[in-house]
Amino acid sequence: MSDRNGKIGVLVMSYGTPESMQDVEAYYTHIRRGNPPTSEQLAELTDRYDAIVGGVFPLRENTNGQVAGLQDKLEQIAPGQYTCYQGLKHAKPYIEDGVDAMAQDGISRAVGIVLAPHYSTMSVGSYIKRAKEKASELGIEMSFVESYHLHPKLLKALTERVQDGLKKLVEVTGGEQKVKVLFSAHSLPERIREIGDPYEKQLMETSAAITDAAGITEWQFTWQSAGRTKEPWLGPDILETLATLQQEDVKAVLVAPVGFVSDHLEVLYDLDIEAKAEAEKLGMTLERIAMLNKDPLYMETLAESIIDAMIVTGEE
Ligand code: FEC
Repeated sequence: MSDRNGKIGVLVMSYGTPESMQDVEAYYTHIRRGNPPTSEQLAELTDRYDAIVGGVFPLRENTNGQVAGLQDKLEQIAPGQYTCYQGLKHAKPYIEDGVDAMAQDGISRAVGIVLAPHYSTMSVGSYIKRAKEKASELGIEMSFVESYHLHPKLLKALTERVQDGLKKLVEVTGGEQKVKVLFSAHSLPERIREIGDPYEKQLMETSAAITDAAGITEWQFTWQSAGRTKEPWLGPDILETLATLQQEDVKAVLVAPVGFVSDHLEVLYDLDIEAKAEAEKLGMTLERIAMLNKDPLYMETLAESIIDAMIVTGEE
């Protein structure tokens, strides 16, 4: 089966972010599956964006950069074979818009990948479900990369960042203090455990692989950015973890948010502002590893995962 240009479409999916401050309410309503936030909830989210947005919403710029970087990498590895399209979960262009754009360009086979390395039915699974539905409606044959949390190049990029972060922490603290590396990811409702969701296991595997490679023994995993709903979310949250570590006499913490790949709200606010302030209050130093953004090793991870997915489905 071949399309007009002989090209394979690549649907690059990411969370999405508002286009402007005026757009925050519509964005939040979309996240809440059509239920508008209360004025308090909206004010709280707007304040968080106010603290990190300097004219441009960082996630938008970073996603654009990652899609362009991936296109370049695919062009280097497999010239003329792949065309990337963007599809966002909660903002325009939506996932369905990305699939539609592929159809408009005459693409008949495609592969989808999410800019998040770990699979959960509630995260990557829901992106894939939407893309699959639209692709089948438009007659596009589509396969998907479900996770790439142990890709050697992803692990190398993250390990280097953890090593750099530890060096920085030594410079800041003088190196005499008890240090802990805290791996983190977005929390999800605890009910994912009932369905045997691989999210937690994959996150632990990424964290363990990095610590093995870097020879780190003082580390643990913690959750962050839990939703503000009544049901229980996976914990402990990073703010609770910091309090526990203070009791254990830990004086310096390096946070490695391995569940995320970009600078965005959950990193720039929840870690750099909120968690850092909590650490200071507890008399601890908190540093964070640099995010991957357009790191060449991350671009190679994505490109190789896409090409592997096409080989597995016999498309190459
Ligand atoms: O920078 C930005 O503008 C967007 C940053 C952002 C990223 C992100 C990633 C993930 N989320 C995940 C799950 C949930 C669940 C809910 C939820 C709610 C929010 C809200 C904002 C938000 N998320 Fe998000 N998430 C980002 C931003 N997220 C804003 C709404 C206010 C709040 O709760 O803080 C709860 C939905 C509900 O109410 O039912 C669940 C997961 C990821 C990581 C994987 C991925 O990127 O898809 C999982 C980035």
